[in-house]
Amino acid sequence: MRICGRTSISALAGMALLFCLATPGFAQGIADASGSASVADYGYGLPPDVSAHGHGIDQLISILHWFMAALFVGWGIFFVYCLIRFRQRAGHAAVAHPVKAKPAKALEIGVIAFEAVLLLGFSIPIWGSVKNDLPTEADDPLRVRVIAEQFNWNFHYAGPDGAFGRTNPEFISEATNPIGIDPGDSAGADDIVTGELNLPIERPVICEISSKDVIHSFSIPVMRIKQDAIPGMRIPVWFEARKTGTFQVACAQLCGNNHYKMLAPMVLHLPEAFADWVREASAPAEEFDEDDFED
Ligand SMILES: [Cu+2]
Repeated sequence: MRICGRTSISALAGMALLFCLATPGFAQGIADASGSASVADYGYGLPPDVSAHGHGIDQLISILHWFMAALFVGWGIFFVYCLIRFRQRAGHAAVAHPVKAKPAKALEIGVIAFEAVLLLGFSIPIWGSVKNDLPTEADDPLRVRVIAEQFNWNFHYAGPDGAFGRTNPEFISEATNPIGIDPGDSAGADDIVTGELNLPIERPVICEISSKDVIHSFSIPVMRIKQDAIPGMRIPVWFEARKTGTFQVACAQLCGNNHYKMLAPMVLHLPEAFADWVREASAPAEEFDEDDFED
């Protein structure tokens, strides 16, 4: 009995901790206080939410955990009731066969109906709206191509001309041209290719995800975004950042022995600072004269 008691207390403490972590306010308080957030604010619960849509996802996680808590307590009480009600005692044999009763059937149907509402009423419509309703040109979205490879993230921006340069695997050079931009295409002259995801806040971003080799998964925990990167496909995901700061992009799919190292920084700028970054990053590299290296 003592072991049983200890196990139950640990289970209850574990459940209580889970509920705290799944409650959005618990994790977000830290990030909200500062106005801008960073990796240092991740804390122990859900990571800070810096996206426009993340609140809805956190709320659904919270609802599901509270629902599971109610089921846990309800089934626990029912379990103890059965142990007492159907036990062997003086004058009564233990009852081992199932007892058929109307309330039990109604309860089972109720749980199925509730889960159907969660799936059909919430999950599928939310998923559908996130995947299908991409921002239109009127929303002025920023498009970034994300090209995964073992074990790096490459981010490709169209540059000030707004046009992506053609790419072709025959031009790939790991050191100087990791995504194979065609040097003969003038649209690619001002393109930016970098290992650091720079984005403006308060503007929709569409990331087009692809991969050079195996299946990876583009994951930004603070943006509540995750999408598989599949060779041969360019899959869009979109979001809007709400806070400045520096965070992490990770790979969420075991993609090889250095998978754990597949991280990239994500820097969220105010719109003006982002425009400055684009200007600087797309400027042609400075040519040096031999004189520059003389003493
Ligand atoms: Cu990966």
